[in-house]
Amino acid sequence: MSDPVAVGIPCLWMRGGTSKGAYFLRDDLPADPAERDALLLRIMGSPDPRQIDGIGGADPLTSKVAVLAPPSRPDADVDYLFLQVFVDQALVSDAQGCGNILAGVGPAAIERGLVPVAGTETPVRIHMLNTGEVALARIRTPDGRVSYSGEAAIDGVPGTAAPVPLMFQNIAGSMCGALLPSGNAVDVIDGVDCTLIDNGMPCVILRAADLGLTGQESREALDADTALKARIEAIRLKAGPLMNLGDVAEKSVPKMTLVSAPAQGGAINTRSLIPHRVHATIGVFAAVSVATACILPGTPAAGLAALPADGRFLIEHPTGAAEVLIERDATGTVTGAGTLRTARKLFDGRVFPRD
Ligand code: NQM
Repeated sequence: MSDPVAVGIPCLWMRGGTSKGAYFLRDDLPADPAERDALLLRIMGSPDPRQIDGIGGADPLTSKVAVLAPPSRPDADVDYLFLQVFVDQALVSDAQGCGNILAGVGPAAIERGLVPVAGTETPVRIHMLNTGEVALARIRTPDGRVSYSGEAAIDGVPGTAAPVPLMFQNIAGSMCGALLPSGNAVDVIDGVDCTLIDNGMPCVILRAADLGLTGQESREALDADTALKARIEAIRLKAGPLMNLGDVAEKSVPKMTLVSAPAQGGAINTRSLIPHRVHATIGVFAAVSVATACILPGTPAAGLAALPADGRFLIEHPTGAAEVLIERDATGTVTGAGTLRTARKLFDGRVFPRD
């Protein structure tokens, strides 16, 4: 590789759903993961709470990376590795996927010539390397190229854009080996009822009321409550080994999701910690995992949820709601999930890391 400080590295900067990140081709980055991660920290400007000397946005939701490569399995069109670049710690983690950054992968793969345009709409099968599953995205490609303009709106993003429907199958136990890795629908940790669940994202789901909250608190108010966050982190550290995730002190999973009764006509209301900052909305796979918990009898989520008749769950969050589609077979077992996101190409160029 030539010196990236001198010549830069090809980089697409994109919004995917309610996140923003840098999309790279694998072959433009060092092959050695340790070298790659050290370079990504410099590119993003971490560790620094302001990420002032890099392109990261000083928020976990805007300090994300997608690495794209030709597919390594025959039923996929592109390989996608998600990397969370921590803002104020020198950490890069592949220990989770990201369904929001996933929304930009189809467009980015077409932009970079990894996937050819297949008509006015191009299906892109995305091999999510973090979890090993394949997602299907449908990308609008009129006139032989990606169209980002359209009529789809998602809460947490102003305006409208082209819809990016995403469908998933077999995501139960994506990182924990089982939907309910502890074998229980409810575990009591530090005296609090918790559902330890993984339907695409390891999550700990607990009642906001059990922590003395209404569940309607703002992101800022929760983020400022250091005693509350310490109590939640203590539960998270105990949940990690129970979820087959080992010591999670330096991992971005499990996510901690506080649930309360819906207040806007949705299925349930959430405040999600990812895991140390409160999400402005909720992650895609976290929303799928919460929706799944809503249909598990006896869980904190089920006790609060208003279940939809048609499988379309509106998961309320601090800035609106995210819609999740849950498909079940005749026995009630969850067989598939989906969601609608949008994405936008913001910048295409070369990024120059600091020394
Ligand atoms: O749950 C943030 C996000 C995410 C992850 C996070 C995500 C998901 O909203 O699939 O999308 O949970 O750290 O971008």
